[in-house]
Amino acid sequence: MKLHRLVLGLGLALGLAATAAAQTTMKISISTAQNSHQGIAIDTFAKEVEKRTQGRYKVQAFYNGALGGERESIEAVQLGTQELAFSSTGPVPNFVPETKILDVPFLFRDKAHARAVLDGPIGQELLTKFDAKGFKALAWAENGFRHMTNSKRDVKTPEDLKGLKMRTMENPVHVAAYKGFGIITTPMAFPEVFTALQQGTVDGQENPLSVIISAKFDQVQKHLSLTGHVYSPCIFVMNKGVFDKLSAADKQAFIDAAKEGTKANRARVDEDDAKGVADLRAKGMTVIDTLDKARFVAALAPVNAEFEKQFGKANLDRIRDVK
Ligand code: EAX
Repeated sequence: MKLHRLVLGLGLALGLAATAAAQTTMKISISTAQNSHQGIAIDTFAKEVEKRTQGRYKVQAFYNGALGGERESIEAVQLGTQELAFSSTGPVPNFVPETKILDVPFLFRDKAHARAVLDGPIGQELLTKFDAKGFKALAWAENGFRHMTNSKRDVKTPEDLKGLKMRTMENPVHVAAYKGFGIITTPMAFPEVFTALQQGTVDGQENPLSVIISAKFDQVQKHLSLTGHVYSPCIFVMNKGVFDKLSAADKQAFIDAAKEGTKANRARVDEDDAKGVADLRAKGMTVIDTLDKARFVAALAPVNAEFEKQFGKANLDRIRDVK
């Protein structure tokens, strides 16, 4: 009887200890909806962190820019007011300029190419560039290939883009490229985009199908052209100080959890790409999917010559040459 009580007491004490340890909760945020390729990325990450640390760490997920836009969320991670964020590379070059090269238009042949680069030595090298800026970059993920939408006209040739007023990300490479198409660029944080499109502050925007669908841009945009003009990476970032305080095993757990998040994220992007066009047509969008891509590439030749100078042809070729 006594022994039984002792065991019971011990069990209770251990249980309490486990509960106390489980109280470390961290925040992660995205600017898109929970029902999206980004939502599934952070939900999977949260589940995996909890599982892999036996519940000692919990990750609380915030969606729809509830904690601010992507730039604000990265700033918060750098300051440590927020432990984690999942963001596109839109605002990232303002923190880690080395990542700019990934947003060069027509650099990646397809998603397989981009994923191979990000998972290979080039992508892993780039992850380490975040360290000096107060971040631990856990893993690359993605938005996918970006396409143009607008409320004015079908875009079939690069000439059709001239004079369109479009929201762009706060990314200098994007702004330079779209100016090269003759677009009137308006950099803006993502949470403001729907309203700007609805009110006609801008004519259009560009994003992958996964973002267009989850943000319901079909409600405020009529014309979609599958320009696939640039691949849009995403990244899991964590405050470096918070990461450094983790045990070696927990550090690995967070990295592995991010990799699981990436797997789920990419699978969802593939799914959205496979059914997105039919879905958006059913919702009333006109989708131009027979573009002469070479003409769009040619239209950007002067801008790309600038990018070759800025980033170095050898560095761009190193990416292009990844099979
Ligand atoms: O990360 O700002 C953008 O257009 C991004 O693609 C969007 O926030 C999803």
